[in-house]
Amino acid sequence: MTREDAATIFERIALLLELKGENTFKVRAYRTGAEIVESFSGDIMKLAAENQLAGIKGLGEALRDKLHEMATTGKLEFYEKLKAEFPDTLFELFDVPGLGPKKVAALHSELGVSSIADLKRACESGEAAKLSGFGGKTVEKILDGIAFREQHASEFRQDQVHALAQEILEALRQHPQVSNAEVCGSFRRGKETVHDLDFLVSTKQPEEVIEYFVQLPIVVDVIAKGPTKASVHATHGVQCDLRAVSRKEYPFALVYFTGSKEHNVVIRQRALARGWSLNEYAFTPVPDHADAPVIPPVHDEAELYRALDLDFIDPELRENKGEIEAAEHGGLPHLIQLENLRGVFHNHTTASDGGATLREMAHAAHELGLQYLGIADHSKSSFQANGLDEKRLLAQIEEIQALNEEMKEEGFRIFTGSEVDILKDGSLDFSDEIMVQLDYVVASVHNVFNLPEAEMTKRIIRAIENPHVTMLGHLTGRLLLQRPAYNVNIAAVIDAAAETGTIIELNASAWRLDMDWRWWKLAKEKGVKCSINPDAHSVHGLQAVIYGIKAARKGWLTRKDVINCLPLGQIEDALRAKRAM
Ligand code: DGT
Ligand code: CA
Ligand code: CA
Ligand code: ZN
Repeated sequence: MTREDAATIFERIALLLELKGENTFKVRAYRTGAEIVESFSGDIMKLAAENQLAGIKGLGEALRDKLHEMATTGKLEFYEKLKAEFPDTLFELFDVPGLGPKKVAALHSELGVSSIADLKRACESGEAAKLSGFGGKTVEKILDGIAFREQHASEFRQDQVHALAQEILEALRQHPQVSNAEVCGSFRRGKETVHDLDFLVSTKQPEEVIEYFVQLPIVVDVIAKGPTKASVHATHGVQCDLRAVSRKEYPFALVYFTGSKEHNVVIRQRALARGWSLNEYAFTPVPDHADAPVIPPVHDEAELYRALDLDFIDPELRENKGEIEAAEHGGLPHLIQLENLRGVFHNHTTASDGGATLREMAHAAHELGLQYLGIADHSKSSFQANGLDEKRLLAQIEEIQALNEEMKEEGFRIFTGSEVDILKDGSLDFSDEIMVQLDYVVASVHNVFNLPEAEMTKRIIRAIENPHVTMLGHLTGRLLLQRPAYNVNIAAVIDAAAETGTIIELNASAWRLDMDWRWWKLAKEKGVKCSINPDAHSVHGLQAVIYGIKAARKGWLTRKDVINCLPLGQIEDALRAKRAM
């Protein structure tokens, strides 16, 4: 069980206790527990398994015991029993945007709403609008949320499948009869959301490996099973497919199942043009094709592409968006890698809505091998996120300077910054006099999402015309699988960023991955720089850069395009460049 699973269980216990009307003190203990589990620096599940949790602030004995049980058995008896008191479908309600625990409780106790279907009925009949705290607007928002959810049913974000994919891959690689194993499909291509996980192995004993796969402990039920393939549901309902092929077929199957379909179609046509047909197993000569060249041996993916006179194409690029043309003439980019990152901007601390202190965040970033950390807590208008006013911001600058003195010897630096709200009219939440005192500023939209496109575009462009706005945060405001992007003309914002020398953030949170990868190639061509920002609200949150790197690779970005690949000593100038223009 991962720490995310454990945190989710604590979070749900809190919700269920709330629904039962248990005392708020108990409810709060679980909610705090969830936060601690999520943001603890260090392997909390390992410590829990070894009974080493004593002394962690906010984690009482009852919760420590429960963590121990989860870490050692993968289950929690208390939760299973509590859950059994409610219908299963109740949990669907927690995923509907705009529905907090209070509203769920009211709907459940007063209208007997226990599922999304019930909820939809109660909203459409007008009953829900009569409950206290539910206006017509709330109901409308809930209905929009349900529609959006239905549209994205059976999709998963990276954070929901990443650990699972690694775990299954490890298990497959450990099998003595498996010579190669990979996760293919949209996951390997680094898509922001995936429908399922597609595993591929090469083996001489397919039936034995298939049998092993369907019996893995994370398998919840088996959908289908044959001699060379199987489909199962794993934890959280994620469908996982496995294909077993021979060593010889493996490179062909790897390309085929990695996709995308669109990429595969073009590759297959290219093979046909030289008289070879291509499928998931091999190249085979097309009968009666005059002067078809001899089929060369293919041992790996690179040789398969080489046989078609193409450079190796990284999986993230396989979307038929120009990669095949580029691979014909050595025009593919040398994609950025996680190891290239030297620091991270846009991180929150306990000063606003983060779970870790400035010191904890700085030490964690240093531990990760980074040279610098940019702090960007919320500004005063984001009062719901405990945004800082001028006074608190200036105090934080001093606190950072003091910590920088301490950490200087280790060659580590914290940059002072702020995630400044872009107000409705495009003005900023802090004055120039305040912003000039910061090393950098991230400007973001956090409210009034429903403007017409032209107005929203003007608002954002006005904000980034300010010379103190170093970078633009989460450009479209989308929350994957939960909230669509607001209306904004992205191409126009990219043009304005190029003109004003504003960096655009690639927000690496698995919920956002915003600006979307589909726009980065254009941004890069216009000369706009990227900053891969974890938007970390905890020590653990810094890890989100792995999702950001995937998205950046998908957007054709190299280390040269991403400013936080610059080392200390060079990054300072990059942050100052716009103000100096
Ligand atoms: P997903 O699962 O919707 O997130 O996206 P994919 O790309 O993983 O799609 P999936 O799981 O249906 O299939 C995995 C790969 O297998 C896909 O990327 C390409 C290949 N594939 C599947 N069906 C076809 C097909 O009908 N034609 C071709 N050329 N390739 C296919
Ligand atoms: Ca797939
Ligand atoms: Ca599939
Ligand atoms: Zn933000």
